[in-house]
Amino acid sequence: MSEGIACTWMRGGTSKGGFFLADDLPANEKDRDNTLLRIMGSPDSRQIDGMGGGDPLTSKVAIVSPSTRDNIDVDYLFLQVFVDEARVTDAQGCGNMLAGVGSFAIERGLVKAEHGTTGVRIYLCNTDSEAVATISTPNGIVDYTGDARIDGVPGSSAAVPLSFKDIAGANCGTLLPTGNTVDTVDDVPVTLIDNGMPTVLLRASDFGITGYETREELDANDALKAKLESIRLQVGPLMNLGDVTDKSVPKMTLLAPAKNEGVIMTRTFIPHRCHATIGVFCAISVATGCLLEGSVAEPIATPTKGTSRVLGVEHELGSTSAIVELDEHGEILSAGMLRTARKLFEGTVYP
Ligand code: NQM
Repeated sequence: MSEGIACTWMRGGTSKGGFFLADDLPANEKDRDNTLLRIMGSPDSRQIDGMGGGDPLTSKVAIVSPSTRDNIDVDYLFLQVFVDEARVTDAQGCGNMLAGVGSFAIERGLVKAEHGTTGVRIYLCNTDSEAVATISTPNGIVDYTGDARIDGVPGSSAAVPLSFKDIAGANCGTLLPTGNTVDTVDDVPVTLIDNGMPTVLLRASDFGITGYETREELDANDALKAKLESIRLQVGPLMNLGDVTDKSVPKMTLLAPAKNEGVIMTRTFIPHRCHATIGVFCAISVATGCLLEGSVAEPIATPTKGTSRVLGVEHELGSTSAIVELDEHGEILSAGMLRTARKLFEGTVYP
């Protein structure tokens, strides 16, 4: 048997994956990625020989290390391990896995907990930006239990409020990488936006669908997926992402009018399979798009007022509330979201 590696398996938001201390993984990137592919059981659509769940949302890795940066506690590198391809990418961040980083850092001795709650300052290595995760720590010990609920996760857990700094343009250089609120690709109007996640906003009706289809229906729609991929490959360079053939970005979000209390309904391809809900940074990017005059989202979004806005971004399993704070000129000041996380397993994994 190969030598084992210490790890924690956690649900972070609506995703799940392995959390590692950087020192416990090979320092060489190629060796590290091969190790993670073995741990997850990729490439294999069922990931039967590994820990992954056969879904991009359960094939995720967080690598955490003490930070040497000013006013930062820990550095967090997110890696997406592809399910059916032997590929690992750092081309995107993940706000869902981020929800587990604070408690992992405390429990592994990287951050000292306060009594009550502990604010963990996290550097997001993928996007060179910062977040603060507030962790419930009564008596100086992480408590995962609580009454916060997020759609897409059964039951309740302790709330993990996340707040972000400088995420506009974190991947593409600027919020609107082409400088336009609308571009046209393959005769389809698109809004190319990055408020933490490179996201392509598209109206579902432009593809002859309603936007209320199930994840399974959309995943089975090969004609739709081919159209989305054609657009994705063309907008990659326009979004300063280069050739995105092998990348997990940009995300492709189909929009329709909200069905409930939210501002808009979404179905997001990440990018080749439909998300069960929506990612954290992706939801913030969509919410921001709803506030931009002239975007493809704006005419179908429920109007919102005020400078500190909680925008319900609807998806198949409910809604994700993105908080976007603007100044009086409409410039983005900050963004945030409430998540929950839960430790599932701690031990040794064998690559
Ligand atoms: O957008 C899935 C997830 C994500 C990413 C994906 C995420 C985010 O739900 O911040 O959380 O879009 O690949 O974990």
